[in-house]
Amino acid sequence: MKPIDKAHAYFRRARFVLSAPQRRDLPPDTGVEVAVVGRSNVGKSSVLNALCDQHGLARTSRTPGRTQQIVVFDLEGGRRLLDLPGFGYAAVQRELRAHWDEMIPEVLEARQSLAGLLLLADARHPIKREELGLLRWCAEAGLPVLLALNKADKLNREAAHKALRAARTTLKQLGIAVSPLLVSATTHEGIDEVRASLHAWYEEGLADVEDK
Ligand SMILES: Nc1nc2c(ncn2[C@@H]2O[C@H](COP(=O)(O)OP(=O)(O)OP(=O)(O)O)[C@@H](O)[C@H]2O)c(=O)[nH]1
Ligand SMILES: [Mg+2]
Repeated sequence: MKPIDKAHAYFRRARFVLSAPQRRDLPPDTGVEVAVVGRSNVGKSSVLNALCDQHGLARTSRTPGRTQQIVVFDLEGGRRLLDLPGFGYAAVQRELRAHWDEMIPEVLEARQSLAGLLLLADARHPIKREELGLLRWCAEAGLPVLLALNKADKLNREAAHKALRAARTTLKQLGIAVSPLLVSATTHEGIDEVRASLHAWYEEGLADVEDK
């Protein structure tokens, strides 16, 4: 089996493990995990489902703020995917917003098994301040990050490529060494590429765990 088919196979067998309201409720910090992060409603849960080829695995919703806990999925062999609550949604109650501001950075800092972040943004909008903040934070922490511009299906080809170029320019100007890609949870554009990047992080992380 080609490595990429192997990845597809274990993503397809992803299973829900638990929803963690707090960091202490997360599974033991062993193995290798990847977290899906981004503003509320950008399509984190939908992209996670597309990656795993399973419609109802992570709950999606038209209403922002749907995912309010850290939802953990198991991909066999010590691999995990975390669906994080979205940030930046003003209408979410204050306590929940405080939750993001406090708990999520704590999780990102504390989890030894975290191998990378899949940061989703909306292809229709310029990259936002919080997204840039997170990208900078990853650079400082030495944490690999993949920036995927989702909902690319809502733009025509020309507009989508224009958005991609604009994102590249912004990142370059700010000295952030990340190359964004266009994705769509609806058409699965870019989903194979994202899965391949995550697979590489898992392989590398698991090899490191074995070395220890
Ligand atoms: N057209 C289109 N719609 C999408 C895409 N991805 C997600 N959506 C829609 O966007 C809405 C939000 O998707 P979710 O996956 O729930 O977003 P989320 O980022 O997990 O949201 P929170 O958990 O609330 O932070 C839903 O109505 C999805 O069907 C996409 O690639 N294209
Ligand atoms: Mg969600």
